[in-house]
Amino acid sequence: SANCRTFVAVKPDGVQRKMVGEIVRRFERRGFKLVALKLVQASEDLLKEHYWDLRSKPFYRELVSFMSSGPVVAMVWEGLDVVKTARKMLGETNPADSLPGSIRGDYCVEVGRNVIHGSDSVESAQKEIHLWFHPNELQSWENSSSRWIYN
Ligand code: IDP
Ligand code: MG
Repeated sequence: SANCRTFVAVKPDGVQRKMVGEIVRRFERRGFKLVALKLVQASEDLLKEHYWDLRSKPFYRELVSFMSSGPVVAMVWEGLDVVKTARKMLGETNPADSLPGSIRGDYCVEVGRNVIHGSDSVESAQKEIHLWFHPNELQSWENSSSRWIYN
């Protein structure tokens, strides 16, 4: 539904490479609604929980360490099927498999520096939004262009 929400984060490499504006621009222009946004230094504890499903992977420790190496821009975006569409906008996990036109396909080359995170399902989006944001950080506002985006 149009009330679908996803969690997106510009990773420390994306922040360092000045990609925050470009990424926000793409989500805004697609027609999604910004519900929350903050620049945060994530703790290792938060990141361990965020990537809990990957805890047995050989790259888990390095991933948690890299993600806590600098600030990330955490966001919540809302709109029709936004979880699925955001994953398409991101591209594949490995930038080498990501098509040009996607964020990873346009701006990066290595899986360990793939500049952006996006929730992979509605269930994980709900978990991640809850993990990264307090309820009072999620803004409720009327998008004045919604009738030009939805019919
Ligand atoms: P996703 O970010 O596309 O959802 P996941 O499989 O959830 O991909 O992995 C989370 C993150 O872990 C990836 O974005 C990437 O930064 C890192 N990662 C995934 N696979 C590898 C790997 O094989 N080597 C190193 N890092 C990886
Ligand atoms: Mg994932």
